[in-house]
Amino acid sequence: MTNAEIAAVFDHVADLLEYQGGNVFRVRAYRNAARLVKGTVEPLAKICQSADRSLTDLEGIGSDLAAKIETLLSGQPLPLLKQLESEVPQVAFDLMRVPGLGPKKAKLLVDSLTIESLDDLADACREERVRDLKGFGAKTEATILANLAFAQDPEHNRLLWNEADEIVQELLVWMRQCPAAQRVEAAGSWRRGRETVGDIDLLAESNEPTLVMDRLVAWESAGDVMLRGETKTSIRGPRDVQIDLRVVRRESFGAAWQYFTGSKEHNVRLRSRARDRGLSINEYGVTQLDGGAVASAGATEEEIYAAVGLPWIPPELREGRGEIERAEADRLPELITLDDIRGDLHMHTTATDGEATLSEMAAAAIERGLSYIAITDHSKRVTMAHGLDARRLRKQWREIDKLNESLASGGKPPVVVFKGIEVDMLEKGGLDLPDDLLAEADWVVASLHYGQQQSRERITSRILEAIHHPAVSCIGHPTGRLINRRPAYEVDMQQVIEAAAVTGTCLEINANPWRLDLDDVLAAAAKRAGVTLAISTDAHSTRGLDLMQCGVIQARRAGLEAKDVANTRTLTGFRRLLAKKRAASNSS
Ligand code: DGT
Ligand code: CA
Ligand code: CA
Ligand code: ZN
Repeated sequence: MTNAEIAAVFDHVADLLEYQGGNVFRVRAYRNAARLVKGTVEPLAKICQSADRSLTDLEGIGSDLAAKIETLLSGQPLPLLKQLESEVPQVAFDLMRVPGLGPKKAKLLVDSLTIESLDDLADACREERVRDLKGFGAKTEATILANLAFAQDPEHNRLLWNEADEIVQELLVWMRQCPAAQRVEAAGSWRRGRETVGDIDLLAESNEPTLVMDRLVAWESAGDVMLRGETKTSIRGPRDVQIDLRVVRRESFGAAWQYFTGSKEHNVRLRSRARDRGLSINEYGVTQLDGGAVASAGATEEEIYAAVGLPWIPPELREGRGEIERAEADRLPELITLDDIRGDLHMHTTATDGEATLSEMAAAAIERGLSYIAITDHSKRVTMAHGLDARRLRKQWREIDKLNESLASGGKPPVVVFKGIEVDMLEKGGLDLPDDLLAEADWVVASLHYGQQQSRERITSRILEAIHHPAVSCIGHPTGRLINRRPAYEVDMQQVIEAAAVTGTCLEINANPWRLDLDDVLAAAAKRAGVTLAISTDAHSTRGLDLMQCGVIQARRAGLEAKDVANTRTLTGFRRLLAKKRAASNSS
């Protein structure tokens, strides 16, 4: 079982307890457990198996929780979950997966209207029977209907990239131990870093395909074998994902890796370019179209691209969006890497809804080699997270001053902590904290969490107002979409991007795998307009800082280089960027 699966079980237990009107502390304990496990990068299974380590070594995992995790890892169901599942009707599970429907609302719907399926719910919305229930209304009813359509679309049933990545990493370790395989790599949408992954594609180099395919089938997380051929096997893996393995010979490895990495659009363009040059490219290599003489190209990807007069193209760019033309003109970007990242400009602490304290976050940043971070807790409008008012924010800033002093006491500080805030853009317009206070912050992220159902004009004008505010440094998760769960709010991103470029306001690529907001297409548009982006984890725990890689991959798909991203700057460079923005606001 992967960490994400374990977390899903705990979330599920919390939902069911809440559905039954269970004790709030008990519900919260399971929610916290889910969040903790979700945020742990190292597979819990690995820790559990190692002789000299224990789950309870992890921050926040006590003996009770550890025992439950061990039960799940050993393949046993949780007795509590079995009991709850027998008590709660199936339709309740389905309802609770609809965005905006928590356990309480789901229960009210099931109890008050005869709803036995999601289709019944859609009918009830269309017949306007939902709006009259307590706590609902015409607007909620419309939102439920829209979200239902969104969630039922198969396009929205794909794994998140980081969920797929967890499975890929485990598989690679397992498959690479196979003595019959000289090399094993993953391909497909995972390798291109798409935000969601439909199935996992693996490629192995071997002269003994049977042994390699046997190895896959023997994997402890392998489910049903769906297909077995001479060099190809497909199985079901964790979370029901399909895993396709192909085994090829050394001389074809590069050709096959290129082919199965895709995308289809990229491959179609590459093959037509080959035809124009009298060549044919397939998954075995490159051949001459006329004489049939085999050009010796296929062992590496570089050879495939070189055969059609191109440099190697990074997988993240292989989407058929002009990358071949750019490669031809020798204008491929030098893509940003995780090593380029020097700071993280969006994170939370225990002052609001984070799990770690200010000094724990700073220590975690030092551990990860960051030079600077900005602490951006929520502002007071976010009551659920106990958002900060002016008094509490000033108190946090005094703590940050003290922390910086103590970090600098031994000479050059290992990390510099900037005073920030994630300030809400209010429903009625304006920001959630006074201007003079915001002016004192080093870094202000403005985010829109409420009033997401407003019209395109309203939402666009709220965001434009924030962009033009002299104290605002960056717009957080600019479109508000949650992958697979909730579409973006209505907003004119063209205007937002132009305004950000004019004012020198950064736009965020939020690295949370559910958000990845801006996405690749919008981030590329922002770059073209001259906007500086910030790749930020929005960490709510120390482990949350490790999500940076998800944001970097999205940035690579957008073709971003280090210079396009604010938090690749050195500390001095970043300070210069802040001063420049301040000077621009003062003069306007
Ligand atoms: P996914 O699995 O939906 O997230 O997306 P991919 O890109 O991993 O697609 P998948 O698994 O169907 O196929 C892997 C790669 O194999 C794909 O990116 C390109 C190549 N491929 C598959 N089918 C075709 C095809 O009909 N024509 C061409 N040219 N390439 C294909
Ligand atoms: Ca795939
Ligand atoms: Ca596939
Ligand atoms: Zn945040």
